[in-house]
Amino acid sequence: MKFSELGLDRWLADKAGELCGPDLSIARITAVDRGRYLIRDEGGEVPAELTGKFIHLAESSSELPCVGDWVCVHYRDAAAQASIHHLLPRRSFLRRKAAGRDVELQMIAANIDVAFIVQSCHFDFNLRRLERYLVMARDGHIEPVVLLTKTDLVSPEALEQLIGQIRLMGVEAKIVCVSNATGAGVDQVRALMASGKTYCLLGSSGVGKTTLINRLLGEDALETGAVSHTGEGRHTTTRRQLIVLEQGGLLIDMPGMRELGMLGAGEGIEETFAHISALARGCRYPDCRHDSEPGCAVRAAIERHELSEDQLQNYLKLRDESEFHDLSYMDRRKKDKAFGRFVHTYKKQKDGPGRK
Ligand SMILES: Nc1nc2c(ncn2[C@@H]2O[C@H](COP(=O)(O)OP(=O)(O)OP(=O)(O)O)[C@@H](O)[C@H]2O)c(=O)[nH]1
Ligand SMILES: [Mg+2]
Ligand SMILES: [Zn+2]
Repeated sequence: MKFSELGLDRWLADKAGELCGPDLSIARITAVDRGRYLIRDEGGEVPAELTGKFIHLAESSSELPCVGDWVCVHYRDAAAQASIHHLLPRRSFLRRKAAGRDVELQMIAANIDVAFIVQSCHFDFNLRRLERYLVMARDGHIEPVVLLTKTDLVSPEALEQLIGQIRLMGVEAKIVCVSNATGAGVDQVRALMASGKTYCLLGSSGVGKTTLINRLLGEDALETGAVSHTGEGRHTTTRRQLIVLEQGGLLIDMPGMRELGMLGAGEGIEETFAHISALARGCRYPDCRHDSEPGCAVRAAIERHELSEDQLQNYLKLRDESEFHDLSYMDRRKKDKAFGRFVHTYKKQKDGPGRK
């Protein structure tokens, strides 16, 4: 398998030339499990570890490699093992606020061309959640495509209605409808995928992400799990991994996400809600909250029924959340830097009993 088929483009190849030099080789991270990595090059997959220097120089967890990253490595033990020396810059990325109360950025995956945002037509469908995923993709410079799965469980009319609701929100991304049960729409997904491009599947547990990958692979290579009577998944997929499809294209399977906190996502929010940002430029006051200020162009659009109150509220909510987290994040980074706290926490996580 050639590097270009693994997703290496000119931009990355240039960076690799600079960073890896004559002594190191380039490889792509295909899986991460706590401190252990799997990397892939033209020859195949090999386990790898970070060098001590790499860990020491990293200032935050987002500077550690994640699935999809390109790295400079040194092979040992007759190329049966590798150590990771450098991380190449990311062309695109997926990140979120780490789950729970911690205000920390979590890098989920990198160098992705298209994010399939997967929602099931049955139970899981939720416009507010869809907006969060759209922001995440836009923020990381990734093209979003909406995938509605389990179409076999709803009527054609109900499906049309769901698509209508998405369009009403002003979402311009492609929408593809799929049934993994009947196979309807799977060819459409396949047609969207090109050799050397990287795709990921984002969505709640149980929506059929892994089942779709198995469909695309043409075999039940990966484990899937039944959902409860309320349609909830049981978090069957537990690690992120990059899968190479025979017909070309690379797919990252992910565990279902429970929390999608906004951190450093300002740009993605403005892009996702571009129509609101555009309207806001017409408000009389530059810091207008679009509440009851005079001369508010956003309110005026709501009066004209060109924008829904729901959408405005969600936009403001996401923006407030992102700004709030950004502030405490910057505050914490300053303190951590002063105490060199990061290396310590990372080592503890890697050596200790740890968590997934
Ligand atoms: N009826 C129907 N069932 C589906 C479809 N796609 C997936 N399923 C079923 O939904 C359940 C969950 O599928 P998974 O592929 O494991 O879901 P997942 O999104 O990978 O979930 P996590 O790995 O937990 O994040 C399985 O029992 C699948 O057989 C579909 O299009 N129609
Ligand atoms: Mg899965
Ligand atoms: Zn306003």
